[in-house]
Formats: sequence, C-alpha cells, structure tokens
Amino acid sequence: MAYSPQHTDQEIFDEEVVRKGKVLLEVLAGVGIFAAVLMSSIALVRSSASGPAVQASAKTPLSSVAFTAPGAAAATAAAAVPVKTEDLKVVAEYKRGPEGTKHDAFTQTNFTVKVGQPLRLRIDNTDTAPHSITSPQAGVNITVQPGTHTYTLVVHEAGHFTWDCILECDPWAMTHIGYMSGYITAT
Ligand SMILES: [Cu+2]
Repeated sequence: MAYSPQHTDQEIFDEEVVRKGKVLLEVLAGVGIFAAVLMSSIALVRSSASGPAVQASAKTPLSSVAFTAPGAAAATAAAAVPVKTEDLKVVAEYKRGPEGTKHDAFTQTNFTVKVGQPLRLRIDNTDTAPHSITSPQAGVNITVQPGTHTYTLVVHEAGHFTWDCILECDPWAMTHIGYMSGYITAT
C-alpha cells in the first residue's frame, strides 16, 4: 500500500490498527466456527452413545466420528438398524367364516412396527386379482399384485390402526378382521 506524503503518522497508525483488527476478527470467527463444529460433533457422539444406536457408534472410532458432518453420522446410525422381513400369503377361499363359507384372506393380518422404521412384507398373492393393505389413518396403501413381491410398510406416527383391502374382492372378507382386514400397531 502506498501512502501519499500528506498522510500523517497518526493516519498511518490508525489504518494499521483497523487492518490488524480485521485480521484478528477473522481469526476469532474461524476459531468460533471450529469450536462450534467440534462441540456439536461431541454432543452428537454423546447423544448417540446413550440412544438406541449404541452398537453402531461404539464400533466407529471416535476420531472418525468427531469431524464428520452431523447429518452423515445420523444417516450411518439409521442405516445400521436392520430391516425386518415377514412372509405371508393372500389366498382365495382361505378360511371359513362363522356361517361356514370359505373366504378370501391374508394369512397374516396383524402388523407391528416401530414408528418410522420400515417393515418388509414378502407377500405371495396366490389369487389372480390384486388386493391391498390400506389404512388412510396410518398413511399406508400397499397394492398387493398377484405373485410374490416385497413391499415396504412404514408408519410415521404411533397408534393402533385398522386396515382394509379396498380392491373389490370377497365383500364379506373385506369387512372382517382376520380376512381382508386387520390391524397395524405402531409404537
Ligand atoms: Cu382383497
């Protein structure tokens, strides 16, 4: 920086003070950001150590977790939860109702899930028509196509819900729990 001759010593001194002050502020800001990242990382490690993901975080060396972005660490912990798979079937005229007539049914009609955790359903629909597991209250609507396919059931709030098959099949079965209707319990 060139100074014109009319600059007094005081002016030069003042400019120097301002310049050094800015540098100091930048350094302080940098330290502050670093400290914030470090503290949030430590908080994350501590909270995950006391939560359900104890095993996942215990296996990860502390040094590699401490400087990972909080979002990435959370995603790793969520991916470590194993997804359960249940096998069931849809069979036409599977079981008798109280009146003695055989009715269409799912071989399993009660499903229990953890809120937000997917449950895989491998369903062999041996019927020629599609059926469904539908519960607007639970936010679930699975169309079960003929053949064996895997579907994902996820419920985002806790509750005890009923579901029905809404694709026209056996009218009696569609309104009876244990046939084309059942429960979803999310805890
Ligand atoms: Cu049905």
